[in-house]
Amino acid sequence: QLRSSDCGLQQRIKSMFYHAYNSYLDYAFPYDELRPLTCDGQDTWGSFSLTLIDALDTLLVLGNHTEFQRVASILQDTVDFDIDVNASVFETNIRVVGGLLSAHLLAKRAGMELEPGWPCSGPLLRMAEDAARKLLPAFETPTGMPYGTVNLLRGVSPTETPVTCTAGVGTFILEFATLSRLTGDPTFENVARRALRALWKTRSDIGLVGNHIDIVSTKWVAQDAGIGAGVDSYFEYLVKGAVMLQDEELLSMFQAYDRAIQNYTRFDDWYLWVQMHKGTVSMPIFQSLEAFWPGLQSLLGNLDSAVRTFQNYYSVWRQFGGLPEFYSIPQGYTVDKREGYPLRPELIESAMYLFRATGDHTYLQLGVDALESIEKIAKTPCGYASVKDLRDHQLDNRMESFFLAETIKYLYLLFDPTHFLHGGGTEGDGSWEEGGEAGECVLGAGGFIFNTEAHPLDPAALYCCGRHDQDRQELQDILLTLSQPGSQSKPPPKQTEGGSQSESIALKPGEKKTPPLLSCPVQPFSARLSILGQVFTDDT
Ligand code: DMJ
Repeated sequence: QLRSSDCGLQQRIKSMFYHAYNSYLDYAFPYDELRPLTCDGQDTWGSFSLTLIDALDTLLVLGNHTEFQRVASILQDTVDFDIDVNASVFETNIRVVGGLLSAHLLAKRAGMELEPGWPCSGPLLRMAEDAARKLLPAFETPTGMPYGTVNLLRGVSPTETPVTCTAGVGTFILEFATLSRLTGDPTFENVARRALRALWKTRSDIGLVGNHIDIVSTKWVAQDAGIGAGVDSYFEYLVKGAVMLQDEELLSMFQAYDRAIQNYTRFDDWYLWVQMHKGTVSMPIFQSLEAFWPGLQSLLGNLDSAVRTFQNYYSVWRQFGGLPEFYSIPQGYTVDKREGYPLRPELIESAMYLFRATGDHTYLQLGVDALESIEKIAKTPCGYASVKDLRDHQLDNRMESFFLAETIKYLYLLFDPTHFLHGGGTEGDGSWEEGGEAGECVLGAGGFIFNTEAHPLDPAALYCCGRHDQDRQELQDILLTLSQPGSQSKPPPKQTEGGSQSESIALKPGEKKTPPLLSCPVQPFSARLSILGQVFTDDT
């Protein structure tokens, strides 16, 4: 009989993490990734010790505060984003910006020394902002939709292709709104929203988006519509953005897409790929990346269909002991050249959400299966290797950073049902911050939202720093009114495109910001935002 809080399993998952993590430190740091067959390292998505940034908050999740503190300070000392490197705008955002933001927000729990003004300022937040600023040139396009690649030192190359995938346009709002609301600089949230609105306008008459778009001409270059590779996290960010920011525009965009997706792509609780203008099936395949969908559906309260879809995907896992990248639904088998399993998290992620929502032990069983499979197939003397072919268990010389950031984190959280990241302090786990009554921030009160790389973000912190910024705006308005004797007119407030952010009153161009002293009003967050199970419990 499986138990959800099985200490033996938690221990085995921790051992898995440390075998991978120590191997990275021993053989690969400061490169981005470990090569687990040759026991050395390589730069992949940039040159910023990516695995260490991506794994940082997992250390805290597993309760290792001292190592979290040590690594946080190593990263501050060693990582430099002022480098002549072409980086993926999408990957840098979800792994680097997301990882640093999450570590910044968890720094207090990890016992780090905090500077005055935290969580609205801090060294890890400044690093995240620094990395994100390097991505901003990619958004300077006629449509506002970003290029896929940017050179961190020189900006976008004049020869850069304008063709990028849908997820590469629509996967910024969580990190960029967090940055804007914590720092008070609306630029990030504004560019993310502009890209989302531009993308929304390009949907077909039947309400679908394709896979690759020319961000200058807005022409769809690949017209396959589905929920997997190239698109997946766009839908994820509409839902999670709606939850985190209480944003009805994002929710209604998702709901419109969801109707079209259910209508045209769903068959027997599988999701196929269809032509975005006609709705005719173009590829009857299931992709491993699509396995996040049942978890996302459970966030919206659509449990029945989420459970059935999960069962379909789990049957594929059982057939191969992992999820092949592509699986042909009519043939019931893998697809040529897509037989690998690079230790992805998505099915485990969905299992975590569905176990929280249903308590059904099927989801724990998937966790045990995943643990056993990965140990048996992918473990090497110096790490865990991507599986090149699930049919014969050949391995690839690669351990992606998401194995530490996501796969192991979700696996651990599946077997730790009282973990603070499960939300809200409602289970008496001591995760509430003191001081709400006294008018201070109540962090962790609204649950956590995981970005698409499993980096938890705290919506309460956004609200708290946002309020702080609003207070400064009100003060600015009063000061300006007072400085204009006789003038009765109130200066118009500066606003973001979608919200109430403002520029700092004291800043002149080029001036450095000093950490603000924080005194937030009690934030009225309720468990309405709980990320687990049904999200919108009132009539929204
Ligand atoms: C991760 O980097 C993210 O989850 C992304 O959204 C999709 N690909 C990998 C994991 O499979």
